[in-house]
Amino acid sequence: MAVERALSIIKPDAVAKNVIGKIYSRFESNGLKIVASRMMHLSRAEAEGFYAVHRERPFFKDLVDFMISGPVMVQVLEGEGAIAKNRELMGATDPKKAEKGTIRADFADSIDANAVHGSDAPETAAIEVAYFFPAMNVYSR
Ligand code: RTP
Ligand code: MG
Repeated sequence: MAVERALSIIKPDAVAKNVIGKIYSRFESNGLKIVASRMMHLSRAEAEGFYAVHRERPFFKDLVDFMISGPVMVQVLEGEGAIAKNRELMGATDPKKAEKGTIRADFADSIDANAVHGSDAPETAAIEVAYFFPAMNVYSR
């Protein structure tokens, strides 16, 4: 399987719960390397730009409102099959449907406050990584 990069965001609910380290530990213990990271408090324009693919969806405004409600931790995860591996660690979008032991099952409260974002395909991952990190700030190793 190819080495990939995935964009990951620890959302405001999980940052507020003080579980950044616990979530990072899951990435690291499952073979994902953190090769870039930054804490940000997104502006409305930044959040809307990031979620532009969802612009027409009914939940778009709630999603943006939530994503700007507090600081987020943004990181690039690198490893074999990193995109699928991260999605597996995250669990289903709705934490009530997420498998036991996944990040969302353990740390998320609702489909809106669902702890993490993860890229869903190589094409979107490349766009999302570039959205937050210039290539010179990604430390592949
Ligand atoms: P994410 O993009 O955050 O990693 O989550 P995802 O792929 O599992 O879900 P996606 O379909 O991309 O939706 C993005 C985020 O929008 C919120 N959402 N709310 N109320 C709803 O029906 C609904 N559907 C999606 C979730 O917070 C989801 O993470
Ligand atoms: Mg998504």
